[in-house]
Formats: sequence, C-alpha cells, structure tokens
Amino acid sequence: MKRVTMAARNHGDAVVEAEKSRLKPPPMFKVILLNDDFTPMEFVIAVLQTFFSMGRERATQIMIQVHNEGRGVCGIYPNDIATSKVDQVATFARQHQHPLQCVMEKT
Ligand code: TYC
Repeated sequence: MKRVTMAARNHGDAVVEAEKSRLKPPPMFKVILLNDDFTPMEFVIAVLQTFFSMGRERATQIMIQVHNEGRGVCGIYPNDIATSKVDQVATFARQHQHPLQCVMEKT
C-alpha cells in the first residue's frame, strides 16, 4: 500500500510531515452482561464499579438496563482486554456462587 503523508503541521519553528499510520485499528469487542434471576443487584453494581471503572450512578443505570432488557454493554475493548474482563467477571461471580454471565461480541 502506498505511503500517504498528511498535511504539514507547524510545531513552533520546525515544520514536520506527519505520516499517516499504515496500521489497521485492532478489532474491537463489546463486553456484555446478561441478566439472570438470582445474582443480587448490589453484586452487579460492584462488578461494574470494580472491573469496568464505573461510578455508582453509571453502574446502577447499566445494572437496571440489564435487569429490564436482558443484556447490556459494559464497555468496548481490544480482544485481549475484553477476554480479561470476561474472565475476571466469571472468576468473581464463581467465587461468590452467583450465576452472573458475561460474554464478548465482535463490534
Ligand atoms: N435480575 C437480577 C435480580 O433481580 C439482577 C441482575 C441484574 C442480575 C443484572 C444480573 O446482569 C445482571 N436480582
């Protein structure tokens, strides 16, 4: 593929040619929480705060959405990060004997 340079930009005195990246952005994956009838709401809020860096308000909104609609997106990440989040949630849920399920889906 032909190299393409972007418009010249002025950095103080120096004029530099920024080169357009020839790397494709990585495939991204939605991490999705699934509803069930048994996992306590407070546990789901704790999961969203702990593993998805949400504040209590946002975590509560997402938990309610999952409770009402059956599923909800917790975040969108590259493959390795998404896989790690799914594993962390599964491990944490198992430790507490809750049936909470978390899956990933290519965007
Ligand atoms: N439905 C659960 C309850 O009523 C709460 C819940 C919300 C469970 C979200 C899982 O991903 C979930 N206790």
